[in-house]
Amino acid sequence: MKEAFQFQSRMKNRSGIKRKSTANIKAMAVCFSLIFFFQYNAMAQTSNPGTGSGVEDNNKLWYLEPASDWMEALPIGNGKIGAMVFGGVEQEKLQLNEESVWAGPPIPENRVGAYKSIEKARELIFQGDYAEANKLVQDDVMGPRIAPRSYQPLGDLILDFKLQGIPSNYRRELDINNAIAKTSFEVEGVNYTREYFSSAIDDAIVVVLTADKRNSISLELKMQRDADFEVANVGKNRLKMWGQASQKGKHLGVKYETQMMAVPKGGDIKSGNGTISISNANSVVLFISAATDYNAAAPFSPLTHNLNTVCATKLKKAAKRSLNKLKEDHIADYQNYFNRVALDLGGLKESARPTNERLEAVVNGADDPALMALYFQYGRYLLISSSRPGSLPANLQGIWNNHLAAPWNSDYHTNINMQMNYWPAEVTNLSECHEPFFDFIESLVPTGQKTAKEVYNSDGFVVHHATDVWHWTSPIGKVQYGMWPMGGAWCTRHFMEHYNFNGDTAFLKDHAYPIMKESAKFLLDWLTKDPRSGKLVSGPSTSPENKFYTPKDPEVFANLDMGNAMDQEIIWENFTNVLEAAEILKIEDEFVERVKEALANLSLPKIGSDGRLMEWSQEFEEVDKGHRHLSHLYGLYPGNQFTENKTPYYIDAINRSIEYRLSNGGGHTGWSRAWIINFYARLGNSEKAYENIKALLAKSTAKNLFDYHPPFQIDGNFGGTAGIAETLMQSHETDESGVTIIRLLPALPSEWPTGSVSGLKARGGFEVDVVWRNGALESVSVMSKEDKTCKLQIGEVTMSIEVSAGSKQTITEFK
Ligand code: FUC
Repeated sequence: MKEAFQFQSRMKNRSGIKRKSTANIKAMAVCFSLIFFFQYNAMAQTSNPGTGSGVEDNNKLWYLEPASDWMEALPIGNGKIGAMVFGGVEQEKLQLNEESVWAGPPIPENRVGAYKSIEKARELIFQGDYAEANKLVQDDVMGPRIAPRSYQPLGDLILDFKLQGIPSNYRRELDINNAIAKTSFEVEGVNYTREYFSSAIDDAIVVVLTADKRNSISLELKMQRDADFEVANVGKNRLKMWGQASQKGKHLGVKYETQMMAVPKGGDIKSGNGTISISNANSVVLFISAATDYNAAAPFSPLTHNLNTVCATKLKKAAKRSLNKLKEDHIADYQNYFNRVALDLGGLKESARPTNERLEAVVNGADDPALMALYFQYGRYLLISSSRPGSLPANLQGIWNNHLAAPWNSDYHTNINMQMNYWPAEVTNLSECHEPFFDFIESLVPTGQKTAKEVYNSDGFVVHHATDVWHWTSPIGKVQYGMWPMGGAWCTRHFMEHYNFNGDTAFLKDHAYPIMKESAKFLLDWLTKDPRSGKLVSGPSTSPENKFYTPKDPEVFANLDMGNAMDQEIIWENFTNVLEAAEILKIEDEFVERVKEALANLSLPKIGSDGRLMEWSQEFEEVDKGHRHLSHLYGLYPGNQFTENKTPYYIDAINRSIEYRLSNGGGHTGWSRAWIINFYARLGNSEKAYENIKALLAKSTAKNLFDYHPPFQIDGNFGGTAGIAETLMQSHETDESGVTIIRLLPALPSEWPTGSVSGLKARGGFEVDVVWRNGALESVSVMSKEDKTCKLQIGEVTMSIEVSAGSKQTITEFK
């Protein structure tokens, strides 16, 4: 009998958010206007709009002009609702997003019984008939490509200001210390300040418009969307926009609503025809809320809550609170995550220049360590702003998207992209931001089990190269990308890593082990004995998106092989993790025995005659020699199968493989470049790690520091952030007795001679601070929640240290 998949569901009710008590609301409301007026006028006067003279804090993106396109606008977000802020003077636009606004199903159907053709394809491959195997799988296994539907924008809020005169002293910024975007300028002697933040506490976007002279703010507000929307006024000070997301009227998806409430002080307010006009106000606060009927736990049973009520309740609650409190709570909540890690790579003076100028200088060859530190912190900012407990995971664009039909639907690609989004989560001390990933992967299990059964006649759960909020898991489209049943298995590594970093045994028992097991069950059924070697191999499967010339006919190419390096590495890792978890949880059963046996018989990647790590089981010639996916090097990063200590023979081969890819044009997408940074950091090659960090900035980064695939794809931001962490500290190995080895400054670039980092997380439950000067380690501090031993490795020196629970152990001599 089929064993039930057991884990405690992590899915939560997403319809509401806990709110702090708003006792004494009346008194607060009375104080509101006074405090607000003085506070913001004072701020406007003391701020230093304009030239950016003086040394600026490094954790700011700032500019001297409004955004002229979307890739210059600045993102804010609370994990679920976000906006791109353009900073226009006469017309400001907030392009709004809510994470669950998706055009709709259907989801692809499985080709039931396809396993019979898979058996035949295996035989063909073992005989060397690659083209035939490709055709057979294409015809008999692959479902049709998914009907176009996409993650979509929520809409735009347009603010048309009535301003007379030419603006001066213009400045816009995103302060990632407090997650507040701000625009300031002067017109005819009046200083205007506009602030924007997306509060997770109040689940609302808040916009604060102020001026240092009374009665100076006049504007008209409207909401719009490129399709599928209606707009209406609600009372005097509210607008609402609602509709149902679709792809050109087809594929009806999520029903959404967004509301905006305007609270002016002084002046007049009028409303009608879907607009609100405010004239001669002293200040204005806008609140924006959003809701949809998307049900993350069961996407085909939409939530039945009243969207209008949900939006209105949020707005009214937020508007009743004092602005100070709203802002204070937002900052405290955000900083609870952000402030855990500080990074100084030197070169802080550079931050006195606008971000776009600094980026331009890097494009022209300059070194800017402080910009790299900003990029790192920005990656953390983006993760906190797009992936919070209870939200959906960050998609290909996080939560920020302005296209009704986004590139790749802005979905979840599971052959690198979605996983890369979460590479920085643990090491940069944002473990809670990893939670949406776990919730989501667990929610794929039912469809993944159905696909395993229907397509492969197999147990367990399977996910292929991509999925989305409708939870499909089938092999679809072209063999080249679609015939790759390893996406789910790769995702399970994140669960084990979460345990490795945090030591949460309940998580291991209730979430990590069950899902790793569910994946292993599929893998055990999927593996086949290679008649040539007697070893267990995966296939027929691609090495993600790559293709090779077939030996029979060098004019013809194919994608499918048996025993591709990446598949074998993912399976090796999954089995190794299952066994490790079983040991910790003291599970000994038949399943564990099966995994042990399969692991012992698993085929491992080979090294070719040219010394490179072989991507496929045979030495094929690849069609694209500089291919962006470096799948076969998975075991170096994110995996830890290949290390200098454990497998020195693979290291040279890996180096050659990366060099070959790069010399043939590899690394041309942002995420590919980011992956290479992590490889070189793991290889301890500081020079190459730096070269690729610089290339990521110079070649794949927009003015708002968003990563370019191109187009915009957020994975490179996250992969780059993880890569910078990896140059400073690594913890992926243990000694023979399981003690974590913490490598300090394993790939420190010479361009960052002096600096410090604090709060990085190491596996084994440690937190690490490092200070270095003139390229040499000066001090290291290690913290642990429990009494624990770790080994520090500094160059050739290894030191064992004992850390007592809750204390900080600082070391300044390394012998
Ligand atoms: C993978 C990559 C593409 C792109 C897409 C979203 O399939 O091969 O380059 O990043 O995901």
